Amino acid sequence: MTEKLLVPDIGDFENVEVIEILVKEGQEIEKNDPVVTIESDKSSVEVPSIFSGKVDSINVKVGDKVSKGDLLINITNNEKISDLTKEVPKNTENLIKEAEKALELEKKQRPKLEKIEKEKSEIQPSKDGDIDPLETSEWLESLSAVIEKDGNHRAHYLIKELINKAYMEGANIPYTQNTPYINTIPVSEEKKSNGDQNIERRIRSLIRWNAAAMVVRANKKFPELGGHIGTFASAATLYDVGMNHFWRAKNNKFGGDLIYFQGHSAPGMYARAYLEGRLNSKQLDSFRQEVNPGGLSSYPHPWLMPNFWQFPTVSMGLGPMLAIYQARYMKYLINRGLIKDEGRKVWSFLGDGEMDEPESLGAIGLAAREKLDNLIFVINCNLQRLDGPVRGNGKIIQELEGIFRGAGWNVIKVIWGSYWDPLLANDKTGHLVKTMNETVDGEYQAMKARNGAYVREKFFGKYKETQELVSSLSDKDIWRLNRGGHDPHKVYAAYDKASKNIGSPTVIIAKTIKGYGMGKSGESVNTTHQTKKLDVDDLMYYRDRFDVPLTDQQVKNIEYYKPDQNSPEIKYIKDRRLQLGGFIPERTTYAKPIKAPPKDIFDNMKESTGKKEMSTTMALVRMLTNLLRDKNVAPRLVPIIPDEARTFGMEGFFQKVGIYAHEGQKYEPEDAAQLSSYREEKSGQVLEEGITEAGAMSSWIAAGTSYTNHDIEMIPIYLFYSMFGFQRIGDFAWAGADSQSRGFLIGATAGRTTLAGEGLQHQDGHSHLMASTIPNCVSYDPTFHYELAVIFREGLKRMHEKKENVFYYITTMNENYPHPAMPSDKSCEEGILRGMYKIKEFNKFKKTKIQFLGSGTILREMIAGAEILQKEYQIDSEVWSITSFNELRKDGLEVERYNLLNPDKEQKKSFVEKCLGKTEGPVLAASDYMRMNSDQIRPFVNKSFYSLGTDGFGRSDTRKNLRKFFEVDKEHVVTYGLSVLAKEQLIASKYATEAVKKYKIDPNKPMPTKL
Ligand SMILES: Cc1ncc(C[n+]2csc(CCOP(=O)(O)OP(=O)(O)O)c2C)c(N)n1
Ligand SMILES: [Mg+2]
Repeated sequence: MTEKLLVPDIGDFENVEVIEILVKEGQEIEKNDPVVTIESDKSSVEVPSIFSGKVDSINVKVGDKVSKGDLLINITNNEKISDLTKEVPKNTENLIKEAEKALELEKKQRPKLEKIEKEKSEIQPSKDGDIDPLETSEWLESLSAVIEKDGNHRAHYLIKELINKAYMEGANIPYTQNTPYINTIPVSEEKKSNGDQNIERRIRSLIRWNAAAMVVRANKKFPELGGHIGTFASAATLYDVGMNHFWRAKNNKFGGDLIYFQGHSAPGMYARAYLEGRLNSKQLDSFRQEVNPGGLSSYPHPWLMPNFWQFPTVSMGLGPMLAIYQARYMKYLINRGLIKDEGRKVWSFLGDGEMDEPESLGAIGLAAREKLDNLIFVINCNLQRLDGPVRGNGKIIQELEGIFRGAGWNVIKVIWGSYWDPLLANDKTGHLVKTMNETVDGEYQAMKARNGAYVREKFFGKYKETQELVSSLSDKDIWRLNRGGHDPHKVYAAYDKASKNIGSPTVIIAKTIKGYGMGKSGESVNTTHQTKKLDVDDLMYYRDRFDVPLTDQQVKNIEYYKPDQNSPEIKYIKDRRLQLGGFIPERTTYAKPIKAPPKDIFDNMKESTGKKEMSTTMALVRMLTNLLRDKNVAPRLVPIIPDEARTFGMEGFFQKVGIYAHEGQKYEPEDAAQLSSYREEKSGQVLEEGITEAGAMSSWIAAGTSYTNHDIEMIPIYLFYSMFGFQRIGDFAWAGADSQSRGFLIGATAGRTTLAGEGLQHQDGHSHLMASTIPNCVSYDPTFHYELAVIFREGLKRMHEKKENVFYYITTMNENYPHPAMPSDKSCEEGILRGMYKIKEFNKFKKTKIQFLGSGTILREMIAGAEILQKEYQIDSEVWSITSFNELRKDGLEVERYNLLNPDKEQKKSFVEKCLGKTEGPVLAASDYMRMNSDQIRPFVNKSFYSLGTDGFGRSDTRKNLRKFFEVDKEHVVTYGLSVLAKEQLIASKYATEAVKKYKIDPNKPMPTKL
């Protein structure tokens, strides 16, 4: 039977244009196949068929204007009519499926109420503020009995019920996210490691020694090199337990766990790699001397050690966010069916001081919301940062516990080492825990800078009960009472538990000592962080402290220590890594390239749009819609948007490819009936990040490095308000570059005067300059749709087919104007890519000539200005479209350098010179960015050079007024053009003076930078 496919509800739009017909008469189509593309002045959307069958007739043609209910095609339906009113709506269907799945999962994950075998222990009441200790004691006894008989879960349930009851009765229950200052995992529940503890300690000691030695040696040679010993000294056990027992490397059977190492602990990773035989002593000796090949980078930098480091972390706060979004992206790839779910984990090592960075905590809510149980944070709480204590008057561990618990994380505190276990077990009065709770970090730090006698006096001496607890211990015994982060048993138990946690991310908060083992020279003292030199006595102490088998002379020589290949230590360390699949860190890639789409996919962008006006942002969205039809490219595109899809006209993507949501869509969206309805789906493709540019950028980096972290090449395209790009997240962009991310950053609604109304905080006149600071960022400021197409295709080819380690920054604008056809000149394409080509020549009078160089929207002002000069002043000109001042400068610099270094060789010409060398007249260049943008090519132009630009604060107004204000409109182009020609004595100055009057330009107006 014949069905009519009508224009569906397209939201607020009427009379939208049909821009593409995607089917032919007689063609068999499937339900959901796109039939036509319609386009409003803001966005274009494909209309999918709601039937499958044969297209009988097509009722519209390109250029027609349609509204809701208009007939698009007739179709002979070859199956039962899919009556939308009878069918369960797709969203509802998803909803039911998701709910069923969630129920099932919950059932599986529900913890078994096992009876936990443990020694009978009774909780003791604390007497402070207790008006009836006897009653308290009875309650606690009852609770102890419940724990013993029915286990912790039952106890927890009862407590929850009691709290609820009290709340209902009106009791004001103070909120606390904190638990006592003791380990989260009770001794009875600690999973024991099956490793050989003695040999592991010996290995760890050697790693400690070699890590310190490499820093000391480097600084002995060149004191300016710097380096850190204290950070790794405090974290060695945390890393070693992971390396020996938990972190699985990438190999041909498994994708590998991803570890973000804390930047300042890099020497420890090198020292381990040395024992593993991956680095030699010569390389250790070139720590922080990277200029010659083979040097070891100061911190983790994939750019500098591309086969070793995976993640740049040393700029504090980036690591935690990058790790969260990496874990989220891993789930995205799994849910989209692009990689297998192998239970891989993302571990991120952080400093307690680092947690002060707003970015560090900035995305922890997302991690919990998205149930990232593949994510484990390890926060090394050595209580110190660079200058002093992290929280002298408080307790960083408790503070972090509260924050993470509040956000919904699984929190595991590893505070006390095993030597404390018997003391805690004997703490019948609760005074030990009370003292632990009351002592602040400043005191904890000071204690570890002193000795056992001091600890006895200051800590245990506080109450007689605690004094008694340690009365039989010597000062030495007290000094030996270790912190959790230095106890491999406690760390192992925490890692084991974290690895098995389901349904939430885990944070392990471990207490350690900064500069552990460094003695007087650097253990727990405020200057630890910067200690990089150890004198002979310090070194002797360090050797003895960790029983490193070196003679005094060897210590004096600061020799590295590496046992024989066949020693048990080396065999053990290698065997452990063998068991865990290989070495870590290691950076490899086995991703297959993506074949760039055929050129004709962009053909429609090379034709004139006629009178039709369009912005480059819209042209880009059109192009992406086309790319989503290319079978190679489509699945690999990762569109990333920080809550601006509608600004850029991308809402059509919601239906077409869906928004990624790990739980699918549990609700029927308000706009369900509309074509661009807000569709969330588990396998959705769009990463709709909400308002977090830093988060969106972290996603972009995760996707842009898929080729190494997941061995699958992906094409991230992150579209943002250009002002909220580099300026906002510059440090992430730098990290993305260091990581060798490949993908597109699109600075949409760009330009100081092109984004008219939004004003000072929105108008970008410098993002290209910021982009130019990143060496592997290739940036363009195109004006016309064909330029965009050529640039984008080349980007796909260079990055994703040829695997070049660059990324693209392209600005697109929201000003609508007609786009001409691509010039047929063969060199045009090369010019677009290299940065400039001649777009127009006015050559009628052959007397006086000027060269106009215009970029982005201001190119159009220059063309208009050139027309006026020709018509009204009989002045000829050549107009050049500058697609990238940045790329031209790079080329110019390289050529200039070559020429200077090779004075005897044939001198090369920069691309700028090749284009402008033989032309007549001075140069006037302009863009919608600061003058500095166009000034970049000044040294390579052997002519008089003048520039216009938008230096100064933006402000709200119309484009016309803004361009007048910043002096980049066609009138100023004409006036300045005449003035430049007068200055060059090519015309009389009166013409310029007249133009100033004619265009009502106030020559006494202050520079826009001063307004
Ligand atoms: C963004 C940023 N700001 C400042 C620094 C300089 N810096 C390096 S280490 C450090 C102290 C780190 O303390 P913490 O995070 O506690 O690490 P740890 O104690 O383990 O060394 C500082 C301020 C940096 N690396 N990155
Ligand atoms: Mg610290």
